[in-house]
Amino acid sequence: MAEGRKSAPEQQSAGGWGALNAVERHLGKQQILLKGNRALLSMNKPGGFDCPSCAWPDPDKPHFAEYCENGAKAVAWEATKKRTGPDFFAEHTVEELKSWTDHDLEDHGRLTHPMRYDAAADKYYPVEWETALADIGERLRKLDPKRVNFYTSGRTSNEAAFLWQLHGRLFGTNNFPDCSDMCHMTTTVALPQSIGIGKGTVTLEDWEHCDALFIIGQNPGTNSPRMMTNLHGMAKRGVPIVAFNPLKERALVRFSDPQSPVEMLTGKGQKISSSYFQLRTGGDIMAMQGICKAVIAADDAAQEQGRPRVLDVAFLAEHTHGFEEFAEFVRNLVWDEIEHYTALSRNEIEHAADIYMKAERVIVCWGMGITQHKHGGDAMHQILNLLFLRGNVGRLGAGPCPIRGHSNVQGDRTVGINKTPTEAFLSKLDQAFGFRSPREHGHDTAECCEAILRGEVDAFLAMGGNFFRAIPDIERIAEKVPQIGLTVHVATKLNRSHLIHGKNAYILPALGRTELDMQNGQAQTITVEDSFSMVHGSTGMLAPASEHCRSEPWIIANLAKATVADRAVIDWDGMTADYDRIRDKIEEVFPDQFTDFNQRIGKPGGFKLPNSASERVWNTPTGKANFLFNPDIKDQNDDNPEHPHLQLMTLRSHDQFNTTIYSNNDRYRGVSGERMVVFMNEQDMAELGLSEGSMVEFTCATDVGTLRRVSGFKVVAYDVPKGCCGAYYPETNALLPLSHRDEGSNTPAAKSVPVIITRVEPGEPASSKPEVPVSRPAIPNPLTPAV
Ligand SMILES: Nc1nc2c(c(=O)[nH]1)N[C@H]1C(S)=C(S)[C@@H](COP(=O)(O)OP(=O)(O)OC[C@H]3O[C@@H](n4cnc5c(=O)[nH]c(N)nc54)[C@H](O)[C@@H]3O)O[C@H]1N2
Ligand SMILES: Nc1nc2c(c(=O)[nH]1)N[C@H]1C(S)=C(S)[C@@H](COP(=O)(O)OP(=O)(O)OC[C@H]3O[C@@H](n4cnc5c(=O)[nH]c(N)nc54)[C@H](O)[C@@H]3O)O[C@H]1N2
Ligand SMILES: [Mo]
Repeated sequence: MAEGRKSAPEQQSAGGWGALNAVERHLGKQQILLKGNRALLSMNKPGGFDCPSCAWPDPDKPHFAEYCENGAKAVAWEATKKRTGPDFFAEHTVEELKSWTDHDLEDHGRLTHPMRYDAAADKYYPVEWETALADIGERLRKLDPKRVNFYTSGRTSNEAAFLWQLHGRLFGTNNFPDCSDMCHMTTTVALPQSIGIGKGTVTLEDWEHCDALFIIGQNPGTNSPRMMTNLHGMAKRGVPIVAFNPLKERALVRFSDPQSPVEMLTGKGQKISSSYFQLRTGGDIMAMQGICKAVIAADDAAQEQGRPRVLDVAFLAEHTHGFEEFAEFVRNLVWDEIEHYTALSRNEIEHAADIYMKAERVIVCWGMGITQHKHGGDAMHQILNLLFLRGNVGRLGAGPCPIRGHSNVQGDRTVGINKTPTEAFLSKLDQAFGFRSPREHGHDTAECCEAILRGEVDAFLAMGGNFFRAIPDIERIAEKVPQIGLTVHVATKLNRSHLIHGKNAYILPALGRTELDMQNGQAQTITVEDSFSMVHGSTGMLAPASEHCRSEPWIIANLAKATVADRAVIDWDGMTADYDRIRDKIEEVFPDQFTDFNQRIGKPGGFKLPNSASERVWNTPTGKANFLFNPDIKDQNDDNPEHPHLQLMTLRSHDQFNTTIYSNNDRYRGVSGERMVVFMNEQDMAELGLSEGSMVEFTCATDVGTLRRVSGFKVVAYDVPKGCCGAYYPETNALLPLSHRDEGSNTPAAKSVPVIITRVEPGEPASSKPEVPVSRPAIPNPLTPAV
């Protein structure tokens, strides 16, 4: 039941006993209390395994218990005693399983056997590894490589990802759709335009020295909870923390550190954000430009009055390009317009600017609230412009800090999962393995989906993830998947993508990160790269879920032997027998980044990959850090607040990891036992004639030629700016048009889907509604035709 709160209960802190209780409950539910607790203590420590949940870095001196509530849920989910074996598949047809929830599919337990789809019975049956791989290999060999796609999800290790791209390129394609195409691809594309590298510049050491932190469009309490330890410490030191978020996320308001006896006893917790700006979704471009305007105005005044300059003039002169044009542009911005687009007051924005100017060293973090918009890249450029003004890049305690999602999503890209590889990389790869890689660019996730829609995909292979649940426009795309000749999913748990299958289909069971990976009598270590570009080893310790599970490197190497063994002399068996040999090859291909790779993987906290911008070397066409802006783009979503539709943010609950739903609760937002809810502003509710608990449906208000509608959502009054609303992903993914995406990177604009919300009376069939109902009357909406 949703409590229907109008605002986050601010007195109540996040973390604390709620978090500790949740850990024990989730371990208990997976029947692994003892084993789970033991595993948790070796997580994120040298010699132990890396948390399979988020990409927050490990400190070099870890706590006794260096894990968080959501890391514990991820471990419990993987280490569960429950199993989904051949007997399960014998009992259920695929058609029947389609009616199961995402939670129930995965909660049934770990996959134990390689399984092959049988169309006559509409069931999956067990198959020997050798038979499965031989059949997949034979089928692939008959196909045009351009019509085959190799997907990667970010839990994949560097070693597996490196072999995956090697196999794909040897096969003949650069079609590497990746989960980050739906995530931080905006960062990977837009950041280099500003600073010449697609990764953040800061490390944990910078966090210790920073004296103001901005957190924009990111919800660390749920999605990178170990970051809360750092935020908590900063708040206690009196470092201002400034949040920009349409929702008052509870952990950003107040948090109890489970390691602090006093906070645990009093339950009061620590105030985290010193200022919390609840802007409109998509208002970040103007919010950042507004702050820049105030900073530049303060500098203009200082110059006039002969006071010390506010801007870092030396940095601007030596290191940047385009400052004068940008300064002139923001000087001319009108406050009314800034207020209109942000839903913040001039006062609030000037206050944020004050905090920025008073701080010597500023870090700005961002997440999906920035990247998942049509103009996400433009918003990111404004964040960088703000940092440049006072030289907050490339020095201690300061810098841009994108917080990545999956635990190794950044690493997968580093080792070659890339649809547009550079010539330098390809020639190194070719040299190291003695073949010629394809030069033609391949597909990212959006392009792969478009190719599926056009009927131009003959095989789709996924190294982890839940592609057909995570993508936009899932209903339209799922309709076309049965025409694909072959679908193969390497996975730990059953998910919806395995049910939306091609004519021939396989599910191959992989070892998880927590599990002991024995090859040739030796326990193997894999490596991952965190959000701060630190690379470190991870060694599983738990007994494998089944004797038939195989490690991802083993699966890829054996698939390669069945598919492309004759195309180059590659020691696939040798690399599988000892992952040091895979790392030697990674070092050979990337000598500057992975120098002495095998010697350095055990270093506590990991070793740092080189980062040019952190040295103030700008690998941009101008050779400088670039001030970038587009005077015509005022909103991340090309929107005007006066449009009658609402902007829907698709969100994560506290009890999910992407499409993995641990439970139907969202403790911090006061929702329990259900996910089909929409968080709405009370004034919007009143205008639409809705009240707490009303049942509604959403219709997408853009690309109106195609009807996209989802039903069965219950209204929850919530403290969210007028014109914005929120609902959970992936339940809303059918609403999101594939074409509604960031222009530079193709990242789906999942944080502002224009929607019309309509009440559905009990018993009324959803389809009886007019094609595109208008929700808020009277104001003309260019996106919807008149009805
Ligand atoms: N437990 C758990 N951990 C996870 C994940 C998970 O699902 N569960 N997912 C992992 C992955 S892959 C990723 S990418 C990360 C995601 O982590 P986050 O980046 O935190 O992603 P979200 O929760 O989708 O959205 C972030 C925030 O953006 C805000 N927001 C929405 N629209 C706007 C806007 O226009 N402007 C601003 N300023 N804010 C906005 C939302 O209110 C929300 O608080 O977490 C990773 N870690
Ligand atoms: N509307 C909307 N859509 C979104 C988002 C959003 O905010 N809103 N977020 C987007 C983002 S940021 C991301 S990153 C994507 C996520 O997209 P994906 O990465 O494709 O999806 P996940 O849900 O993380 O994948 C879960 C599955 O991974 C498998 N798995 C787990 N561990 C392992 C392992 O160790 N090995 C293997 N082989 N398989 C494993 C399990 O079978 C599990 O079912 O979704 C995107 N989609
Ligand atoms: Mo992500």
